[in-house]
Amino acid sequence: MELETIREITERKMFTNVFQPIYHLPSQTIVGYESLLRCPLIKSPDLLFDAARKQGYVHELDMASIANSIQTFDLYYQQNYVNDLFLAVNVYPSTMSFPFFPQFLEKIITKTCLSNRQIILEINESEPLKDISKIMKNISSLKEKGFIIALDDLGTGEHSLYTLLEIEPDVIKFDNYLAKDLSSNPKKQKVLTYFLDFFDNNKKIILEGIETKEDMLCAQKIGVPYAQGYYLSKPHLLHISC
Ligand SMILES: [Ca+2]
Repeated sequence: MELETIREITERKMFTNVFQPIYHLPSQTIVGYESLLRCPLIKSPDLLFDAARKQGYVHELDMASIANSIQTFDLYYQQNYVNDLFLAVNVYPSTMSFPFFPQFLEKIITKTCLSNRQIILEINESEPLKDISKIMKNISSLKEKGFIIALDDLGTGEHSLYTLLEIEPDVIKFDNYLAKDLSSNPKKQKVLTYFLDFFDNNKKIILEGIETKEDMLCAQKIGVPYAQGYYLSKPHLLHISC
């Protein structure tokens, strides 16, 4: 993969964003969407970002994807107005550390009918947080402006208890590992119950990767408030009429 190609993908917007609904489990209603990057030239988003990382092009691609997600979601939101529907976007730690990231976000939001408090920034686990102080400045500024900070894929990847305590996210996402076979795995149920008790009501918890009815019912039974996964709904393009 040549640098020109990654640059071309980014600058010519040769990608799209699909949106996976996030459900409030007790009421079975959609409360928001997570936006996911798709590129026809490189099917795997991980491989796409690996190539971008090798060539020092991560934050350009990340920010282009975030901008497109917000603009697409805004069009959908204007046509299908639902009160307080939120949009979760994935953000690499290196993008979050980028000095002008808060200004970049605000500039996009002011051109939409969305408000900052509808945007969840999911700090993903694909890069180690080498120096947490670097991103803390932007995180504090974004929190002050009303953006919601989420820690993605807790329990896997690079996130640790240290990250959790330092960042103090508003939302915590647990990845597929905990959701898979949840209904037949008492250990996973116990761990999830522990976290639900531990965070009580001061953090929103989203369980990713619900793929069966049994696991969905089990998550509901133990009190998981929010969830997403193929059983609930696959990621899809947002229908926007011209
Ligand atoms: Ca995510």
